[in-house]
Amino acid sequence: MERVTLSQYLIQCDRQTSLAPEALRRVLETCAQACAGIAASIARGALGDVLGSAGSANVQGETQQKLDVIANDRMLAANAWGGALAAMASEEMDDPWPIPDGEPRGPYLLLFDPLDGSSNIDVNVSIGTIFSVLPAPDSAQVGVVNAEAFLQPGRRQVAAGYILYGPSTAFVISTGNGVDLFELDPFMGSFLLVKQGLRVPSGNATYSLNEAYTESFPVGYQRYLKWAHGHGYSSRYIGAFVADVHRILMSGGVFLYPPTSKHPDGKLRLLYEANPMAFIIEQAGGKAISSGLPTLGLHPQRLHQRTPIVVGSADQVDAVMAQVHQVTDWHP
Ligand code: P6P
Repeated sequence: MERVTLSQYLIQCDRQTSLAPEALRRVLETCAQACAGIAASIARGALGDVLGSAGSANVQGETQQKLDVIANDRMLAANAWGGALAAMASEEMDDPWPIPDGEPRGPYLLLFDPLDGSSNIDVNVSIGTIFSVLPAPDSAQVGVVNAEAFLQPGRRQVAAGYILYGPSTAFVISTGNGVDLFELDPFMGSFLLVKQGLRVPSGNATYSLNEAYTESFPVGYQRYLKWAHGHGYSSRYIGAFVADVHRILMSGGVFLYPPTSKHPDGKLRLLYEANPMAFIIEQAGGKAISSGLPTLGLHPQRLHQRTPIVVGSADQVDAVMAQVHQVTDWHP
């Protein structure tokens, strides 16, 4: 069966929706190509001398793994010259990264977590790259770019996506007209369409959270866990946001990272983890809630701001919120 390439698909999308103009297509295709290279580095593992610590820390104060730095550098190098971006921001960099002088700037901002789930790298468990595309303010296309330009609510995203480096390498994107799944053909080195218009299944009584922190969750989340234990729920937790959310996109369920004593504002970063994943899940018919409000409606105050999040199937997110808000007569 002749499969459609990412490039062909994006052109077809734009003809039907005008939601994938040429400059945006360039960003998405460039991210896909950069991530195909990251996938190749990951696949070599110890043979490629890419495991272990890079001996440095990022703005979050977290030890950087070698692959964190490799993935970050690949995303920057691939997107620096295309002329579609005004600047980039990354979990691995304190400040925004303006497109270098001498390179043309464009109408978008690219934000990314270059390698999500780093603690899984050395134990050969799934990890991923998450990215978000925002419109660049006119000021960012000509002058100095500061963090202010990136502080836009998630609803203003023009595209979002992730690459999951798992048994196969999956590329999931949305430009605001539904969610589509591609897989990397390692022999062709390109992503091929495998499923269009993904919808988050409902009715899957599975939750995904780190139960070790239960004692420090707000009482509503503790109430939810007790309710779930009494209603036959199962638990799945991979320890990589991108992998847990992909499982939910494909088979349903709910992911939670509530406030904890260690992370009173939640652990996930709003701009380049929560917002892109919330955009995708909402586009697939699911829900994403942060501190009782839609994640995509939050007004960011800082580039590396964290947020609590409950994201997944609409029925399962509702079940969490019913317990958090103590709506006692709620039934799925
Ligand atoms: P914990 C990975 O470091 C990450 O940012 C997310 O990918 C993941 O969901 C979360 O942290 C796991 O955090 O506290 O359970 O180890």
